[in-house]
Amino acid sequence: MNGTLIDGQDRPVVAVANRLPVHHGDNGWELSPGGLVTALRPVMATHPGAWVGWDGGTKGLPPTLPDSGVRLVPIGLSAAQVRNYYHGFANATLWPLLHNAIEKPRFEQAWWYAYRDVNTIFGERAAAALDDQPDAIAWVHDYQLMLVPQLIRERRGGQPTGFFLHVPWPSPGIFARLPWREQILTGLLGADVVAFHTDEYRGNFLRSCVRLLRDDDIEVRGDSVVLPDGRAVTTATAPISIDAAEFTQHAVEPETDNDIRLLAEQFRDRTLLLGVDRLDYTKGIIERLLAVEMLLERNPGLRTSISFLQIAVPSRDDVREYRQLRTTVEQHVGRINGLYTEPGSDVPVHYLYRGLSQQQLAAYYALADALLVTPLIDGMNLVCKEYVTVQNARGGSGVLLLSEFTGAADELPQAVHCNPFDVEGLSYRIEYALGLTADTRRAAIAAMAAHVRDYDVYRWVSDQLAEITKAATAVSRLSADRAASPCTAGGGGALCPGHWPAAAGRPQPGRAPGWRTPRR
Ligand code: ADQ
Repeated sequence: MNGTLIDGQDRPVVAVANRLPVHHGDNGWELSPGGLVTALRPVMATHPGAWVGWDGGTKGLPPTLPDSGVRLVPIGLSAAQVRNYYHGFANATLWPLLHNAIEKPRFEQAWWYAYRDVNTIFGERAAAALDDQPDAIAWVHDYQLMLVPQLIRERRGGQPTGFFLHVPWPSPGIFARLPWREQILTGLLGADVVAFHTDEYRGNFLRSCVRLLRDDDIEVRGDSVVLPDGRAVTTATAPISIDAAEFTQHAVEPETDNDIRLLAEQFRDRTLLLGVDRLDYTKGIIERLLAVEMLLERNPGLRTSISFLQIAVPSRDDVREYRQLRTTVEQHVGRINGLYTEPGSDVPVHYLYRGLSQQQLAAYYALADALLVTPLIDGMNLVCKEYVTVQNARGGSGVLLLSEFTGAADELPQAVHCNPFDVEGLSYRIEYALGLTADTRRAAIAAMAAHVRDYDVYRWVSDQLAEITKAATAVSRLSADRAASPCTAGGGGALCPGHWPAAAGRPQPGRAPGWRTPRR
């Protein structure tokens, strides 16, 4: 392993993420939509290496990402693994748990076993891909793969490895409900850097380590977790962003102008309120619809002068809660239109249940007078960053309503912040936002767009890769120092891998020295 590089700019990246970012579309193999893919696409363009991920059951995948040299490393999963690891443990246990348990997480032993087994497969395939590219940085993503950092470390000691969590980390009290909590923490601490969107999530993680690994002789020192073998795991706050230049470009393309013309005709004489989300119960879509309903109830004049359009990408419809959500959303849309459509007038609520291209989304962003981003909890939320970028590129005076429970709220103080749990309050916040002057709104959009441009996804990537390389270099220096002056096991003050500190009186009977591997 090359321990002398101090930044990660020239090194290839082996990304390890649940899904490979391709699907077969109208024009052959295409990149898939979604927050993670949106974020990682530019990484792979600037740091070509490999992408290890589940093939989603698709056969005949291309050997590389479309239009790039990035090698695809597909992992096939059985139907039972998909059911138990993906729909079960990832999406019905971890997803709700990490989102503050706003839906009750389900705990099933069989799902945990599948999660552990599938993580082992990912760890092995990632290690093999890294064997082929020994200079690469391993970058593991998200809650589906939290055991993988430690599995990579066991197979390739000294491998620079980063982990990024795209969702929130809840308070220690909520995380502590997970029956397999120590194993998850141990898996993550195999990385050199564990990174989060906000200081709050990072603090929650550090406090979870203190609370749940107290008996394992770990110590939290500042932002780092120091393990019994002396290795320090750095934690970082790294708010993810978008490719702002690309969205700026979409905003002014001739195709977008054309789409805007058609949409402007469709929503003629109406103020357009927009929602754009994956159809997920964390996104606050129901609360948003109820707030719009209250707005229409309170202001009969608005029934013919505003339109609310919800665009929802189908998501996880193999999980019960997501199917129920779709039905509930559709019932609300039908009920509101049934109540508040005026004779001879268009319906006040429009609903699209489909994925759109970025360019098509840009046209909606450009036309919308307000974007309602109202998650009950959201790790970051990229949609609001896309909106302010497109609005600004077209000199727009749209207004962003942004839930205070998104990671993005920390970064975008100029938005009209709202509490989506307070539905009536939300309906008044919408009224307030629509009443702001065009100048005020334009200035807010410009300030937010400038922030998104300055802290775009490329900066996020390069900062993260530099951080991982720096942390891994510090660890390899520590190992080299120890090799030069070996500790006296059991007697010396210094720690070295495999030896417990004398003060801690380890090892104990029945317990292996050194940092534990995830329990099976
Ligand atoms: P997501 O929960 O998927 O991501 P988000 O950050 O909003 O949420 O990203 C959604 C992405 O999908 C956006 O880029 C958006 O343009 C795209 N999208 C939305 N609706 C679409 C549609 N109808 N058609 C096509 N594309 C659509 C997770 C976390 C977030 C975190 C991201 C990145 O839940 O909190 O911001 O990862 O870390």
